[in-house]
Amino acid sequence: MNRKDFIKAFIGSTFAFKLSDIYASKALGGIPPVFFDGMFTLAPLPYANDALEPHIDKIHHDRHHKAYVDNLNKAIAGTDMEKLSIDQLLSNISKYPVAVRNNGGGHWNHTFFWQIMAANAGDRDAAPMPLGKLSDAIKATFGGFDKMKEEFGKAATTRFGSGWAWLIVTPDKKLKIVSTANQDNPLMDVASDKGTPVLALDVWEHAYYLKYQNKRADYVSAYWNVVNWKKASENFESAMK
Ligand code: MN3
Repeated sequence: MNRKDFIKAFIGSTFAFKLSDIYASKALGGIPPVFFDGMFTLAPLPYANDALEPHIDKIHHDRHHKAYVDNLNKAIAGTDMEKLSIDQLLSNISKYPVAVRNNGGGHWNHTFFWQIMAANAGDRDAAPMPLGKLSDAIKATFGGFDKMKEEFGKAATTRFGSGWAWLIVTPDKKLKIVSTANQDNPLMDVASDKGTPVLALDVWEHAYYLKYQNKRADYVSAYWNVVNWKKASENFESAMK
């Protein structure tokens, strides 16, 4: 088995990554969007596969996210894009084919999404409420935690069709709630609202249809049960540096 076949044999396995070869994204705080010798791989969830049930469906990672990784690899195969990190691809996404925009965005967005949730907000590595400086900034910007949730919920429920809702830190270091279409995100050069993500919610129908059918608002409410505010607070502090 040569090196390329060896790598190919890894692609498609949920546990297919080697720590030494992971490209750790700065925007993800060192969490892997997983870069493996020119090809991206799907990292395992940071908790049990069904840990977010009943709020978030367990097949979302294993099927949907995996498809973005596989299709991203197909789109970059044999091109100079194989040499680039996911952050490099996204920040210049207007130069690359639409398949890279859709699947590269899908890969980054889902990797980020898994990291800012936790099965139990009481876990050692989680928190049920925004902490420290993020908590202060939410109060100063939105008038309180509940007001922020309300505004975020509005962005999530009114995004027409498929997309994402985001809490971001803008380039001038302000908190802002925005939404993007399809698999776009605020790191892309094409984004109308650019910034560093603190929190994200997938509002594609595939994210909620099995559990909530067409009731997107119920899914958005359930999301607050699994947000890991410790991670979100860390994202905020690192974006403010
Ligand atoms: Mn999704």
